[in-house]
Amino acid sequence: MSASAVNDFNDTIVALATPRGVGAIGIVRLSGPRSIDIANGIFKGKDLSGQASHTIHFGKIVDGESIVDEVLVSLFIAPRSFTKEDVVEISTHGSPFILEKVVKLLLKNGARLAKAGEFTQRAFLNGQFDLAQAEAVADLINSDSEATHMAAMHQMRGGFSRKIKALREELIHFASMIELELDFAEEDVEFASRAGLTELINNLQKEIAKLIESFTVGNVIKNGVPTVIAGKPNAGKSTLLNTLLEEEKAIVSDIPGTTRDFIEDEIHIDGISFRFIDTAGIREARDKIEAIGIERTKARMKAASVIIYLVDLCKERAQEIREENEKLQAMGIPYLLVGNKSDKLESSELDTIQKQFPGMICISASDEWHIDQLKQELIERIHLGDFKTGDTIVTNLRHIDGLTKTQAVLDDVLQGIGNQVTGDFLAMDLRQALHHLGEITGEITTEDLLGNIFNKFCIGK
Ligand SMILES: Nc1nc2c(ncn2[C@@H]2O[C@H](COP(=O)(O)OP(=O)(O)OP(=O)(O)O)[C@@H](O)[C@H]2O)c(=O)[nH]1
Ligand SMILES: [Mg+2]
Repeated sequence: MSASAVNDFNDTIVALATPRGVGAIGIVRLSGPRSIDIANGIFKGKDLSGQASHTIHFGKIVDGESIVDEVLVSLFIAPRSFTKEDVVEISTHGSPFILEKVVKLLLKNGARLAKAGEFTQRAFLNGQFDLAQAEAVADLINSDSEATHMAAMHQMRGGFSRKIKALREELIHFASMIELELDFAEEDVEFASRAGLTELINNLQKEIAKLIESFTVGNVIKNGVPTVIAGKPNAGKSTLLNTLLEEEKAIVSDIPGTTRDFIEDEIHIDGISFRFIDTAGIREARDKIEAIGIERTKARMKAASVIIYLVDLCKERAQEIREENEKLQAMGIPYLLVGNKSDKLESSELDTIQKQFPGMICISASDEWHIDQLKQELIERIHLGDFKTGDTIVTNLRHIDGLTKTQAVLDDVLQGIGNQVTGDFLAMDLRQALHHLGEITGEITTEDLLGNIFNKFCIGK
């Protein structure tokens, strides 16, 4: 199936477009050739057929003789709508009862309940946007931070698609030259210069590598940065968690070994979502339960994107801190060495410690001292680079899969050129690469692929 094919959906679909539950208003949306006709059947007011696109009409929704609600009906006539079909939106008062009643009446009048993502799927199949852009619609709805919003917006507006299409077009040019060679196989001509092809593929590989690399950032902004707060018992980990969250989430006490299981919550720093995980203090466990807690701490540390390692400056000696620092370094996970309870130290003592451990950030979790500095260091530690400048960032696993496959096939092409393989082999690989890139934007699709993507949407989208 191709996206550019003319699609003829005979049925008209309906779904609630606003969230379930009580609200000031709720919207029921229809899309399809009979939208206006079906809406007209339950609407008392102006005759909706023959009205201009992008007009709003006041009237009543009726069930036989009884009035269900007073509503506003918005008309979007094909192709000037989200789905490029006739779309009717009925804005009712936001009662779940009214909304359900309106949907039921429309179903009775000949509409069909929309499947998950069906509105967006129709928009895609009718050429409103490409597949990557359609996927961005879902991301946009789910965006809950400045960074996720920005990445989804960029993708929806076609930034990522343009990049993939440009890569694809460059390849198509060479692929067609090579295919042409095959037509003249007997004459032994070379239309596509191998040196030129090598250069092109090297460039493409660089672009693709950059996109793949951006996924680390994409993943971080989409799923939040798992940040583990670890350290010895009583270092002040739970106090720090509470300070960061501005909420008394974890129990704090002067008894070492207070936290036994991990506790987590999320906050946004500079538009990025960080998931802070407070853990059980690491020491020789005193009982079975503490032992399990400590094992969990270690597992969490290994899976973290960043570790905040807290030391109690009142208690821990330099030698001890040095040993802990070495262990952290050996783990190979980005970490911040943080000295807590600075409020209990004289400034001369703090100076000495800073000289011994220049990389350490000294804070006071309970007095909220240097917490902003800690946040700033965290942002720097996750290496988001300059993604805010509007660079294309890949946030979708499916896209990464397509890019990785393209990368592998292009490697084969390069190797083939090196080994002076014949044009037909190169052509085969190039076609494969074009296929993988085409799947990203939806120039090449299958029923399964589409089903997979749109099923993840909610109904009404
Ligand atoms: N003076 C001072 N006391 C602090 C600071 N941070 C924490 N404390 C105190 O240190 C004690 C231990 O704090 P917690 O936050 O429970 O320490 P923890 O690291 O979570 O301890 P466990 O859960 O037992 O591993 C409590 O009495 C806190 O009030 C600080 O910055 N300054
Ligand atoms: Mg604790």
